Amino acid sequence: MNRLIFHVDLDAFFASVEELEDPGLKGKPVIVGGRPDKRGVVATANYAARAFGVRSAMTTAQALRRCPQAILKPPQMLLYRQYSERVMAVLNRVTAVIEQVSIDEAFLDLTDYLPDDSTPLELARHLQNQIQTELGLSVSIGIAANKLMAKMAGNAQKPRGLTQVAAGAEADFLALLPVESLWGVGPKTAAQLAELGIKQIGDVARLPEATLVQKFGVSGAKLWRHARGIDNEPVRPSRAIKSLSLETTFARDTGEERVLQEHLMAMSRKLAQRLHRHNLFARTVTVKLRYGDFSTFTRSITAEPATNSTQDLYRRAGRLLQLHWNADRPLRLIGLEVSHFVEGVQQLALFEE
Ligand code: TTP
Ligand code: MG
Repeated sequence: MNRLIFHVDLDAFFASVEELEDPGLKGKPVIVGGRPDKRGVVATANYAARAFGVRSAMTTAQALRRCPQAILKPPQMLLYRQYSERVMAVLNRVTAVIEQVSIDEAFLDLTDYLPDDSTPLELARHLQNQIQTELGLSVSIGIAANKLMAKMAGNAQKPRGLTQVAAGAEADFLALLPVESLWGVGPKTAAQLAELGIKQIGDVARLPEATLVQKFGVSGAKLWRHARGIDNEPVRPSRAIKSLSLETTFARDTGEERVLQEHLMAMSRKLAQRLHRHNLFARTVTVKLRYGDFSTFTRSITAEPATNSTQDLYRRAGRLLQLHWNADRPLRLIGLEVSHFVEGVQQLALFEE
């Protein structure tokens, strides 16, 4: 089964935060970096300053020669970390499987996490809009079936990019790009490839694997796979998964127990699937009930043994609904959460389902 991976990267991150903190900067070129008289370098620049050729890692002195009217801001790492955490919290609403790879960049695994009524592109746009409206920050998102291609897709269009590479279209997507744009190819490798007359990623893909292994050793084999868009690296969650949850808001408040039980069943099935994928077993099942007047209640059962079976989750959830729902009052939302995980108790799974 194809995986669904997003690569999320904030646009001109440090500079965007500076613009948020001081709205007077909007529309003006902004450089975040060290002082020119202290041999400082550019951490980043907003897109207005980039139009003048300002780039990360050049000296601030050179950057100011290219763009003398730019406003220079000293980096405020603590502040950027706070914003970064808020962004990660928004991402955490759509999947628990988040690998943060830098202060402004993360891979998300959405396999088993795509809502039924949404395409990958719609979900990415939704995330992009949420981060924009809630935090005022703009992001670019790459969508693909592996991390390499999600990253390459994300790089293809910035700022505010949304780029999807369909499964099977990886090699075509890469073929005409310069080799140095391939993830993991530095200037040294690019120069060595140039000696072989190789400029585009497609040229690398056409070489025999043995040629690359001969020249670059183990990393040659990886280069060969990457040039074809092949990458099986899993998204490794940066933080342990503590809970998994789903909720449904009804189009119209619902007081029919059959309908509510059906929703609990469907959510149990999906959460069981996610537990299986992450090799987790849950001890606690929590049902969330929200009435028409927005009053909200959560009720839990913690029981041994920990489980990852649809039937077990549903039995516990269904019982919670029967015990705690005031059947005279229709619900506007029902939710289900599993938590208190134990990992990989495989022998239990033999008796399930
Ligand atoms: P990037 O994501 O590489 O750059 P960016 O977010 O500023 O711009 P964009 O993604 O739109 O191209 O890096 C994230 C932050 O990391 C960046 O805002 C500042 C910091 N950084 C440095 O301090 N030094 C560097 O050389 C680079 C590349 C980034
Ligand atoms: Mg960025």
